[in-house]
Formats: sequence, structure tokens, C-alpha cells
Amino acid sequence: MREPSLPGTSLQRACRLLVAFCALHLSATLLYYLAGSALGPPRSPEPPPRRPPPANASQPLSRQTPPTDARPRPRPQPASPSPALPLPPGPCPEPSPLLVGALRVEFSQPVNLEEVARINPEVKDGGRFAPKDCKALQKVAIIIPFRNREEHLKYWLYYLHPILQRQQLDYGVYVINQDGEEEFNRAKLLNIGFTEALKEYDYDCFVFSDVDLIPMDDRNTYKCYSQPRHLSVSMDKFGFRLPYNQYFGGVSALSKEQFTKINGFPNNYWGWGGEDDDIYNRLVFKGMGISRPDAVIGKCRMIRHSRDRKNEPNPERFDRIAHTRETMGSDGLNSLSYKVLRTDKYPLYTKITVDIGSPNS
Ligand code: UDH
Ligand code: NGS
Repeated sequence: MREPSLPGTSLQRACRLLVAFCALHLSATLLYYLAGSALGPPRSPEPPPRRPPPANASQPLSRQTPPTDARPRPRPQPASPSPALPLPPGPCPEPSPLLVGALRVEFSQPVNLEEVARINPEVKDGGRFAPKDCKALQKVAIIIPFRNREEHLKYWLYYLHPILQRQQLDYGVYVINQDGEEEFNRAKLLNIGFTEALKEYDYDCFVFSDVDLIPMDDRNTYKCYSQPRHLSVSMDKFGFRLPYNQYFGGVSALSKEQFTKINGFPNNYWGWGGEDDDIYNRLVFKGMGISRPDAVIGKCRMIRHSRDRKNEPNPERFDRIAHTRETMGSDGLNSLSYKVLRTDKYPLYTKITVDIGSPNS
């Protein structure tokens, strides 16, 4: 027996079926929207959180894409940090990936300081620099004792600024210029450099450098170590070796703590010689040792010159270094007196001219 069928042609039946299907779909959609409006408007997906830049991103933070108005803004979320805020840069990698190793150093061509400033655009007024893309591991003040050595200073600035930038240090260059015609006093000028640099910035490391010494390898980093550092260990004038084991002259680096522990350097070595031996004694008497780079990394060149006026060998030096233990507590940072006559901020260095008195004052 056949099933009873609805009346009408098969075309009419198909039309009825279609109408029924459409009505059903329409009411389902209506129901869905009604339910949806009760819960709030339909949500657009949240933008993905912005990832923080890598520790040493090659793109400086200031040049990274800022948030634009065209992008959907995330709703304010109570008390949760915004993922769009740039993070402070991470620590600079160690060793610096910018180092190149051995360098050619020579002093035959004259140096033009305007040109040096032009090729070091990141060095700011007064000879200050800090890496942009990472946080320097140390804040280093470089202190140069000085009088009438303009030509040497030009070479120093020409060679050192690019090296120090590649070493990714947060640094400043301070030239401490002894005013007047009195006997030269290297160690006292270095004490003044330490004191004056700290008035300007919270340095944690101090590199004391003669103006005529240029490193021949940028792996010889001008920074501080757990022990006082002697950097000019392999000088051309000594045949690329130490003149004697206790030698601590030329270029050295002491942290703020190491320097204050020894009461700074002696103030009463007038004329040439012995003050570096006194400093060595102070370090040893305070239980410290000397850290040094190896003889390859520690190679450096000295600019040849004749003896300066008013820097004759000091006849008292041998007697003084024989008494460091007794004198170091009362001669040093705690007895330092001087007068700043002027401070000049040049593009590549800060020059502080000082009246340091005389041997008998
Ligand atoms: N310095 C000056 N001006 C001076 C004396 C010294 O700027 O009149 C500074 C300068 O930074 C120099 C440092 O102090 O690099 C040490 O000077 P120094 O004379 O004690 O040591 P240097 O090794 O000369 O430069 C030693 C005497 C060289 C005699 C060479 C004879 N051939
Ligand atoms: C020693 C001096 C040091 C001096 C070193 C190198 O004899 O101050 O020679 O001098 N000590 C004494 O005189 C007690 S140099 O060859 O660089 O002129 O740094």
C-alpha cells in the first residue's frame, strides 16, 4: 500500500518545503541575536600582546613602531601593566659584540678635533656617552692628568672615543688641567678628577690614564674588576712587557669602593716618579691584589716626548714610598684641597682647570 501524500503537484510541495525552511532559519537567527544583545555586543578579538624587544635589539627603542590610532585599542584593564609599554633595555652583553681586537696605532698624521667630533656623533658634550640599545655594565669616569699636552690629547681622543663606544661603556672623559707653573703633581690631579667627576654623575668606576698612552687592542676594556686593574701592562717603550712586577703606572682602573678604601692617591708627590709605586703599596696594604690583561690584549703605545718642564724627578720619592703604610691614612682623599678655576665642556671632553697649590703650601 502507498503512503498517503499531501495534496498538490511536486513543484508546489517543493515550494512549501522551502518556505518552511526559510521561516525556521529566520526565527533561529532572530533568537540568536536577541540572546546576544542581552549579553552585550559581539566582541572583536583582542590584539595579540606586543612582545618586549630582545635584550640587545638592534633597533633602538626610540625608533620602534609606536602604537597608532588605526589599531584597535585594548580596553583599560584595572591594575595590570600595559603590554604596549617599551621595557627598559637589558644589560649589554659581555664581551661586547662590537669589539674588533688588535688595532693599528700610529702618530704620524695630525688630528683635527672637529673631524673627530664629526665621526663620533653619539659622543655628547663634555665627552659623555652611553649605549642606546642596552644598559652599560659600568659607569666609568676617565680621568686624565694634564698640562700643556694638547697634541697628545688630540691623539688620545681620536683613538679612545671609538674604542670606548665599542666597549659599550657609560663613560665621561675628564681632563684635569694643572694651572700655573708649579711642579707637576699627577696623583693629586687624579684625586681631584675622582672628586669632581662624582659631583657630575654617579660613576662606579674610575680609569686613570696618562694622556700619551693608547691601547692597541679594544679587548682591553676600560672598566673595573673585583681587584684594582692595571691596564697598560705591555707598553712599546718597555718592549711590550712590564718594567717590574709591581709597576702600576700609566693606565689603571679602580672602583669607587677600591679607591675610597685606600683613601685615594697621595697628594704630596711633586714632580716625576714614585706616586704610582705609592698607590701600589696602598692597594697591597689594604689586602688587594692587581688584576691585569694578558700581554697581547694589554699592548699599548706611548707617544714619544721629551721631559716636561716642571716635572723633574722628585728627589723625595724613594723616602716617601718607604713610608706609605704610615702616611696613607692621613694623606689622600681626606686631606685633598684645591680650587676649581674653570670648567670647560668641549664636544669630546670636560676640562677642569685647577689650582692645586705648591709643595710648601
Ligand atoms: N703630564 C702632563 N703635563 C706635564 C707632565 C705630565 O700632562 O707637564 C701628564 C700626562 O698625562 C702624562 C702623565 O702626566 O702622560 C705622566 O707624565 P710623566 O712625565 O710622569 O710620564 P711620562 O712617561 O714621561 O709621560 C716620563 C719622562 C719622559 C722622559 C723621556 C726622555 N726621553
Ligand atoms: C719607576 C718610578 C715610577 C715610574 C716607572 C716607569 O722607577 O714612578 O719607573 O717610569 N718609580 C720611582 O722612581 C720610585 S717611566 O719609564 O715610565 O718613565 O712610573
